[in-house]
Amino acid sequence: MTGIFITMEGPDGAGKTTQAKLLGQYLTDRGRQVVFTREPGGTRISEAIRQLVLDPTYGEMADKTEILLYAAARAQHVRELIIPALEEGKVIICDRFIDSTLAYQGYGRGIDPALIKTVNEMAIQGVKPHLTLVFDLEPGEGLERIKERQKGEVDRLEGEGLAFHQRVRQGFLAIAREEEQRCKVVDARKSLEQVHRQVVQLVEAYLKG
Ligand code: Z5A
Repeated sequence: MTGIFITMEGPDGAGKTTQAKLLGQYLTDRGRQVVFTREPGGTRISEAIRQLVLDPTYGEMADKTEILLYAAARAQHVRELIIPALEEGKVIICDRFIDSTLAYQGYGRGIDPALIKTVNEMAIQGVKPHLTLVFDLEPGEGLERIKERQKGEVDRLEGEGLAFHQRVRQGFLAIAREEEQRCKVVDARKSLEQVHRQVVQLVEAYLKG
C-alpha cells in the first residue's frame, strides 16, 4: 500500500476539522490526491453507527457497548474506505481514529486499554496511521469554541463533565509520549494560521523521512 494515512486527534473543539481542510488544500496544491474522512463515520454503515453512539438520548449505553460500536464503525471504515485509498496511493486525512478510543473510553471512562487494543486489533486489520497530529488544548477552551458553533447543543460525550475531558486530554498527551515517532503534538491554542504552519512543518518533516 503506497498511500499515507494521517490522523488528527485531540480534545473536542481543538481545531482538527478546520486544520484537516487546510492541510488537505495544501497537499492538493502540491499534486497529492487527498481523501478526507472521520471517525466514527466515513462510510454509510459507519455514519449510521455514529448517529447511534453519539445520540444523547442513549444515556444508558454500557461502556463495553460503546467501545464495540466504535470498533464496528472502524472495521467497516478501514475495509471499505481506508485500505482501498491506501492501495490507490492517496493521502488519507482522518479526523480521529483508535487513539480517540484509548483517550475517551480508556483514559476518560477507565476501560482497560488492553481490552480496547484487543477489540480494535480485529477492527483495524493491521492498518496503522503513519503520522498522528495530536491537537492539544485546554478542554474548557475547546468546549467553549464548540458551544458557540452549536448554539448550546451537545452530543453524548460533549455533555460529560470537565474532569472527564481533562482525563481525555491527559490521555492524548500520554499516548503521544508513548509513541513519539508516530504522534506529534500541535499547540492548538494559537491562531488558525499559526496552527496551520505547525501542521505543515510536521507533515513536511514526515514526508522528507
Ligand atoms: N469518540 C470517542 O469517544 N471514541 C472514538 O473512538 C472516536 C470518537 C473515534 C466525535 O465527535 C466524538 O466521538 C468525539 C469523541 C468521540 N467527542 N465528542 N463529543 P465529533 O467528530 O462531532 O467532534 P470532534 O471530533 O471533537 O470535532 P469538533 O467538535 O468539530 O472539534 P474539532 O474538529 O477539533 O474543531 P473544529 O471543528 O475545527 O473547530 C471548532 C471551532 O473552533 C470552530 O468554530 C472553529 O472555527 C474554531 N477554531 C478552530 N481553530 C481555532 C483556532 N486556532 N482559534 C480559534 N478558534 C478556532
